[in-house]
Amino acid sequence: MRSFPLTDLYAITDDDLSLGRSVERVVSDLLKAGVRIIQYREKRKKAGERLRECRLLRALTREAGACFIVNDHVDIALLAEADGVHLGQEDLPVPETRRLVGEGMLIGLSTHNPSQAAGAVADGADYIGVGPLFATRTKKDVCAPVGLEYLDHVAARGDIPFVAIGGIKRDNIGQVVARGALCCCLVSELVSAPDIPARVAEVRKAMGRQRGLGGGR
Ligand code: TZP
Ligand code: MG
Repeated sequence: MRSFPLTDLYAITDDDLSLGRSVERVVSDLLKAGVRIIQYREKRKKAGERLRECRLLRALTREAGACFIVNDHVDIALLAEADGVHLGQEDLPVPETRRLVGEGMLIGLSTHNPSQAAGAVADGADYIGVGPLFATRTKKDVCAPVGLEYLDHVAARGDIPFVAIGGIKRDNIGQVVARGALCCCLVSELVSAPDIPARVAEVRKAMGRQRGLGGGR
């Protein structure tokens, strides 16, 4: 049976922010650093290129024992044999997506408020994104930061696995961990790092420092 992996970091690809490195290079570095969830999110690419890249990343993530999730595109997720698909509020609804992907694939849903979180639980999503917690320039059509109170709400309810997202960096991740996030999702902080494994280590150090202070649950 599918289940969302218990792990600390969730990375999302973004070719525009990757300093000219290929998505294969970036994901190889993330996997080498021990990141265990990779989401393919390439908004500007064409379907054929997406499929080709996703098949490649599927092979890399499988080899590393990592979870591979495709943003938006259920067809590509199915064809590339991804572990999951990640949807936004304006994408295909979760129940309809479930009919397409079956019981074996994870479905993640981005949420921005308590009512969307409750909807995700009711619709059978496997995990939710909680954010954007801070200002971000990575996602173009993003809403204003939702406030850390929304993270508190989801962490306190504990009825669905969640990942914190949006503007999370080394210097603010402690606050996110302190408020109960076990898994944090970072885009620019990881894919724009000149040395990705070194950056992952710094981010983990900041998370560990907070946990050492008694943060997190
Ligand atoms: N969804 C909500 S915020 C966001 C997505 C995909 C982008 C987060 O990127 P960054 O660079 O970590 O702020
Ligand atoms: Mg989407």
